[in-house]
Amino acid sequence: MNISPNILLIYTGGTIGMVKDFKTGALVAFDFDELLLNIPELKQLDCSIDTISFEKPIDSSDMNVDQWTELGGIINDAYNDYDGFVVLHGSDTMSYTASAISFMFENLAKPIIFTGSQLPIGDLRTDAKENLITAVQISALQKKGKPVITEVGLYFEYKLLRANRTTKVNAEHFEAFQSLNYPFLVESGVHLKINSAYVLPVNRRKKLVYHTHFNNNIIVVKMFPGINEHILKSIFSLETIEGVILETYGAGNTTTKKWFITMVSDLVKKGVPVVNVTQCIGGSVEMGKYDTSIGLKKAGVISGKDMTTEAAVAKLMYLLGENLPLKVLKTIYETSIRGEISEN
Ligand code: ASN
Repeated sequence: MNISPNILLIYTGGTIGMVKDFKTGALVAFDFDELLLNIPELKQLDCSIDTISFEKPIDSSDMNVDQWTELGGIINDAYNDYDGFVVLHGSDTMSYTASAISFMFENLAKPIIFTGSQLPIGDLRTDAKENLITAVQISALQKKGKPVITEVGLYFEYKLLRANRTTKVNAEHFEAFQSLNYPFLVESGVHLKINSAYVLPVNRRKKLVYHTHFNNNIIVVKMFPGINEHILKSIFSLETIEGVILETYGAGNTTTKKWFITMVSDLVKKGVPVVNVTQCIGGSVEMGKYDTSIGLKKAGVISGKDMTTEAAVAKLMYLLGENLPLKVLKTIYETSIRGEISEN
């Protein structure tokens, strides 16, 4: 007997479930039941779907670590009762939340698929229906009774991407996300084409480990020509800062000005991890390739390699939450733990 998979659909908010507030003209989140009424096709799918909603659905620009842990808690509590999870989420910060969720669940053996839309589900030209229906289908894919996707994915506009490799690159195209450093996991056409060689392998003998602590005492500094010494100095001297991410140029380059390198080096000496990720949406940091990154390498800056800024933020908050000595944090940070870095 073939038992159809059980999927839990979690609604956090986002454009997918929004309607226009006629007083302000702005899009605001509405009730989950109304969202489901707009999509009766879900009943035709070959899986059973339960639903749960954030008490107050939000625009994803209002997401923070408390909501990451609320979402993680919903999935963790329901983990043994479902074969897969679909998370409806606003697209603006979807890559951050999905990256965070990927770090929360170690030894994940089931799919957690994030999706959303650029147009509300009630809109005539909406992209929400295809995104939601296919995300559910992908989460229900099974081979020999086991889920095909065993990682956190992000489905948008015909592609399933590894979530912690994604970046939102377009505010209006339906193809809003890209993953330049890692191939797609599934492509949706007439058939669902699975890129099996790229799906994260799973060791089913290892038990799920659920991590809950994120330390958000961090800052992301995007480098730009003319960056001001005094402004940076006052930010970096804040006692509350426990981690810094430098978004650098190209392959991890910054100004070579002495004041800058000294400032970074002093932070590292104080025990504050400083991470180097590139502003480019593709390619990797390679400290030492140019003269303009040698100073950072010598100062003990951590290489974010080809990680996205979104994954870098979530990983730094996660590892800081684990209270590791700086050396250990650096080693783990520079190692791929959820497929977020390309191994050479
Ligand atoms: N502002 C919305 C959100 O992130 C954008 C969207 O979902 N397309 O919640």
